Amino acid sequence: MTGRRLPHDPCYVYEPGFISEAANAEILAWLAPLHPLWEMRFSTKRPPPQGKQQRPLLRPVYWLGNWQFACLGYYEPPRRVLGVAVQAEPFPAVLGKLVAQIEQRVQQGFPPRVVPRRWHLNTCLVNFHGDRLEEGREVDAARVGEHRDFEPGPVASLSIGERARFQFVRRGARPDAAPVRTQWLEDRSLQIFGGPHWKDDLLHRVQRVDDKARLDLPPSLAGFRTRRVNFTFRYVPDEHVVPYARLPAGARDDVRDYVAELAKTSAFFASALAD
Ligand SMILES: O=C(O)CCC(=O)C(=O)O
Repeated sequence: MTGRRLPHDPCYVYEPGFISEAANAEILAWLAPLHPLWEMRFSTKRPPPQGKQQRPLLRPVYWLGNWQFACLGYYEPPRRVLGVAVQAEPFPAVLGKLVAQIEQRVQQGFPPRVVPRRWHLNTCLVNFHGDRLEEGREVDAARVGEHRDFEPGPVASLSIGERARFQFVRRGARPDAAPVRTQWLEDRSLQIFGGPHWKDDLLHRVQRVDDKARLDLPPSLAGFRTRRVNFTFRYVPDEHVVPYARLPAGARDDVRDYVAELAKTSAFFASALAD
């Protein structure tokens, strides 16, 4: 840390300690019985797209509100909006309360031009960052490559566990170009960013995650030790969120095994599968 004060930017918030100790304990208790999925990048029912190699995602994930399965392609308006955001479990109460505070902060503090009409945080990607256990060795998988979040409007992220070195880089910049902003995302922190500068001109990435306390966060996962959990909240227009039963037949085939896996421990997905 340089101690240098950054100029105020109405489209960016970083707040350490946003999640209270009590809320943090509730989140950890909610995580304990969760069964995240370790998805494959492409459909397992047909060959991967030309020139692409089938592979598992780097980390297990869970989605709330709606699930964007990697094999269906992520929500990306205007070219991919239908049949990719599949209705999923609602936010648990503890996250719902934090989301209400975040939405209020955005509505009051962000310029109206960067907050779409009807914007509300109805989607959450839960990322588990840690080490894969391979033949008795730990392989660090706690990073996220450069990308954009295409969902419209501000996105908010809550972090728990070890701190992560989060960076914004200019689109199309050379790999060795200096990042536009580096922000350590600490335990119990909130980050929000919106508007064309942060969401369109820049890409973001998680360069690395500390491993100082040898954390082993819940849930306990076979072959994986989690040291950081990140919740990224986004907005998918409600009319683009479809129940599993209303996916096109091909997409339903692609994700049926995942939904069946989720249905083993989730009443929500058991009922979605039965419809
Ligand atoms: O883990 C994080 O802090 C960031 C995750 C992320 O970039 C994303 O979910 O789009």
